[in-house]
Amino acid sequence: MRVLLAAGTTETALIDGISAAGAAPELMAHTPSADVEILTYGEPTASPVTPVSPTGCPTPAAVTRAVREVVDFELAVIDAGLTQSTAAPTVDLGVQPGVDVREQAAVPDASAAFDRAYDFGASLPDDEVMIGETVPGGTTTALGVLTALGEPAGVSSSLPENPIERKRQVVDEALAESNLEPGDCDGAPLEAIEAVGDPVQPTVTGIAAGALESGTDVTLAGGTQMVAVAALLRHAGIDADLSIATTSFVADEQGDRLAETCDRLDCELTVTDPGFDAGDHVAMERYCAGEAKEGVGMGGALSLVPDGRMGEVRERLETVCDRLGIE
Ligand code: AAM
Repeated sequence: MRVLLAAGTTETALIDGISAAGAAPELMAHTPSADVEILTYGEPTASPVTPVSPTGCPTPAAVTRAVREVVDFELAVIDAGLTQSTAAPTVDLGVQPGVDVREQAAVPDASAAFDRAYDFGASLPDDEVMIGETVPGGTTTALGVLTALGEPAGVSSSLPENPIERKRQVVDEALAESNLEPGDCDGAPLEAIEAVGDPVQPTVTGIAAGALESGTDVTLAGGTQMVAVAALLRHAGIDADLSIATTSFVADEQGDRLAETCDRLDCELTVTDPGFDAGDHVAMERYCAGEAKEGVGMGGALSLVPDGRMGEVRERLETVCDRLGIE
């Protein structure tokens, strides 16, 4: 199995109180660059920080890396608008960092990014791929495109208490700035992304569309941000089989809504529980307390773990956390 990880940024993450995908706002831009180093090398190499939430919950990259050390999947990282350099090898599709959704255009190059991502997806030699994401602020931009498309789905959060009212307020402002009402982008996914999305969305949607078109099976590895991608694909008229693989942390928070939304989007849903309640490491305790929940392909990676081997992943996670200095 090859995991494709789209890593990017949006200024939307800097809006007060919206994201915990970094210890402080000024560190948030480093999160995706460090995440891809952790997944590639096992620890940040050139990046100056290990991404943690303000309360010290380690990035889901640590979990995805722990799985990789157990099941050894292949990896390709796609630069989907990084602002900070990374020492991990990346595929360059020329995608630019995202602008605050409250500006007129959040992703001015959405259409070009989609086209290049489509060609990349169509050129993949694999029978099946998983696509993950890392983009702080990504659940707010997911709410943005879902609202613009007229999809009634909810979104999750890296924070234990989802600041959903704040996100709605931001999305309302963002739509108004683009002269859009909810539902105005029904059937126009690239317009939705351009107005109120983030650069990871045209990248993942494009790769998925190209891969599906050329006969590669696609699993979207993530939570509600991947629900937004599934909606974008359906609004693009793509009716191929599609599945989402996420964590029990997202599924527990979303309740019945998640399965209902996946049903409506004709998208298979796989939920994997890593059994962190059986561990006593602080990282696992934080995930059980509802922090972080998902990201960096975590839910998809966990779904690759064979029955009976999740204990090995938990042990590995402790080793990875030691390396990252999280005790
Ligand atoms: C990615 N890297 C992370 C992280 N994510 N490092 C620490 N914590 C996380 N949660 P929000 O919209 O609240 O910012 O949540 C989305 C982000 O959280 C994404 O970057 C996702 O990959 C995850």
